[in-house]
Amino acid sequence: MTPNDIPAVEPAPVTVAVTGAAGQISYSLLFRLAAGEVYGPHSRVNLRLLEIPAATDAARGVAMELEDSAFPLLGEVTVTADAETAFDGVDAAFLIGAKPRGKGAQRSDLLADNGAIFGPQGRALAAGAKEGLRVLVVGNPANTNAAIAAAAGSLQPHQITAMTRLDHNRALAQVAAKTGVPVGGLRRMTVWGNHSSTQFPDITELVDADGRGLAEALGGADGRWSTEEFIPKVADRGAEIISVRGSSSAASAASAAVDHMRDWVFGTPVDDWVSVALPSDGSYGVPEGLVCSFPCRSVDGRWQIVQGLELSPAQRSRLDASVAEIAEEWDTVRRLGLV
Ligand code: NAX
Repeated sequence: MTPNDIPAVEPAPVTVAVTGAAGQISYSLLFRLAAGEVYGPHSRVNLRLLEIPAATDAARGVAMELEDSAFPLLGEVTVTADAETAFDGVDAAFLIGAKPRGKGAQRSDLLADNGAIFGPQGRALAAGAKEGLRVLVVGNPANTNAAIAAAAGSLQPHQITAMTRLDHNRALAQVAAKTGVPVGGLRRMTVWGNHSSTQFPDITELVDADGRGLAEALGGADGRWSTEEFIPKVADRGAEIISVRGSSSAASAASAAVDHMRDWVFGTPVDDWVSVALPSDGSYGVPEGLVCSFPCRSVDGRWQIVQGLELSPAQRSRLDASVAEIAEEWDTVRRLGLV
């Protein structure tokens, strides 16, 4: 089924919570949700906008603009600073609001600050949401924030994900620019690991729309272009956007969040996959429970990790290094007693 298929009966409205609703990513995402870009042109969408008390007025302003856009699919819009109210009965939650790293703060401070956000949100989600709940964590450090929410709320592994789709899309864009193959004709990109500078964007399995492999033409997955230009370019793209634009990626992050949730609901093409950070089931030697990015297909509304891909020794060490970073973050969370 695709978002445009006409359903036999009108689907029930979808209720979606968005945290950090007054922030810059939400300012793009909320309008795309209301326009039907995630759930298709036949589903009504109710929105729950969660903000900290100091920003609920700003979120109310966004709600007014949503109203003024007269989206035919938009149902109720609720603005609240209370997580239980925001998450009660939701089908999906985009957890975007997070605490940024302050000047001079340690990584452990960042984890502690975010543990204080994502722990309670995980519990509130578990208390109020439906069994078919889909959670996408965008707020950084996204992988570990997702692990905190999952552990605190005892969420099922199939309910929680973190976003590496922006990294995936950035990787597609770089390859398209290099090869001249349009992004729509590229299949089987993978971003492995953490949503951080240790991530491993991998062109090994990349094919064009006719199924022709592209890695060789790019000098090989372990070749100079891939390792010295492509991987660092994708991994550092967020910093590059900040230096050029003057603020961090917002519309592209919202666009990736739309892609992620739409594919989760409607599925991925059989000849393709996308990158999703989710709790490991032990695949590719990644310790169970660590939230790591893998190549994934969405089948019958659930993500499945693509199995059986081969990693060269150099690729294995890249993945291991990124997984070690995720494990270290998780150790800190445990040591600080955040879950
Ligand atoms: P903004 O600073 O524009 O907005 C964040 C909003 O979250 C603020 O309005 C703030 O009041 C709110 N907030 C803070 N704590 C909250 C809480 N406990 N409950 C509800 N709302 C809360 O940031 P924005 O540019 O929108 O980015 C949001 C997050 O996305 C950041 O953590 C950022 O690092 C992360 N990103 C993640 C990406 C990814 O690919 N996973 C890419 C884009 C982005 O960098």
